[in-house]
Amino acid sequence: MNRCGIQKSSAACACAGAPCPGDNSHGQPVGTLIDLPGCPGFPEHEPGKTQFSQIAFSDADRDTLAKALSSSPDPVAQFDVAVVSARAAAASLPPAVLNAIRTWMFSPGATGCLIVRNLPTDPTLPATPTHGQAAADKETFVSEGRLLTFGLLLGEPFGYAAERGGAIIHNSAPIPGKENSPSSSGARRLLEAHTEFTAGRFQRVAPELLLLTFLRGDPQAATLYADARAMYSRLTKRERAAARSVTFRTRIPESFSGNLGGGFSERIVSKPHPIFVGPEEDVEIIFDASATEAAGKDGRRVIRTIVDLLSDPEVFTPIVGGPGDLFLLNNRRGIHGRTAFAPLYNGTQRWPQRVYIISAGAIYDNRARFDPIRRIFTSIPLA
Ligand SMILES: O=C(O)CCC(=O)C(=O)O
Ligand SMILES: [Fe+2]
Repeated sequence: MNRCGIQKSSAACACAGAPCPGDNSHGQPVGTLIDLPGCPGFPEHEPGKTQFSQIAFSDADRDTLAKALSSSPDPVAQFDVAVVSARAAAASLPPAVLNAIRTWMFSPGATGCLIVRNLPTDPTLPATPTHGQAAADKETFVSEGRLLTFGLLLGEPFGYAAERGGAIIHNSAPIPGKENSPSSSGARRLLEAHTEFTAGRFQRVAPELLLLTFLRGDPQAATLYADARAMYSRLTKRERAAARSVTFRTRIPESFSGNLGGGFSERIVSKPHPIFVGPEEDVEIIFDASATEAAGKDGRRVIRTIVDLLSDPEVFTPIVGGPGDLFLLNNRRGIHGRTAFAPLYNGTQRWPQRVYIISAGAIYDNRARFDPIRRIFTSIPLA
């Protein structure tokens, strides 16, 4: 490791000698870790590999933020009040962290996933809910506060009328009976690599960022993330051209299609979209390994190649989240999934909370289908 905390990497660090905060002892091997805010310039992306950035809060900075989040209101009951409170809490983040997060989001060469460790946690927790909704007996809202505080730095929290009843904060612990569901409610099956809400991404009604925070973790259950640039750099010229053609369609996720009337249908698909889009050197991805379909032979071949690439942990890399951790996943720069694990249903099982973030510009472009009071898309542009 060098002074900027780059681990397992031969990449040169762009940091000109600024001291690196925190230490890198937490957590498990996750490929290359680049410390923020010590390393604001971002090293060259190592070709073919997914890299991560991390911010490790010192205990003193965590305790300062804990004070600000200790009175966070219930976002289900009073979302607007919770937003105001989270914006106020952001003022107690260290200025270097505030700047590093915004630099991370907008730097052309930045990583697609930022891991923040050692954030304040709720003093007590109820049993992990198994119904996919907010826990009615949760007494404090520190975890929701940390999601909103970080999310609001980068855009607008939002939801969909067709998903989770329009909830903005999602509780996604496994649900009994849905063990094999290809969604965040399932557990026993690998949750395959996907852009969050792939079917709406090309029309810009998909999150640009999703934030996951953990109230309880499970060492067996790792979030997986694959960087678009790592995948793209491993494709041939012909595969790249095929993957850029606007000829792919993606089936709508089960969690949405069940709510679109008439139940789940394999026939509800997106408008045509490319898999890779944007500048060659800073490419973005729109893909769901279990739901994206190709029209022709070249397209089918490139889907198989991408799926094969995902079996390499240097491309599709596991990261385990525990209490007080927050993952910021860029939904344009990479795709994510989750390993299979055994659900416990005993109150102590893994408990992630999630919020979707989108830019104000994307909402404005889609304002005809957006309810600004409930902060939800009321419909989805489909084929
Ligand atoms: O549970 C996880 O680690 C990620 C699951 C997922 O795909 C999501 O929450 O969008
Ligand atoms: Fe997801």
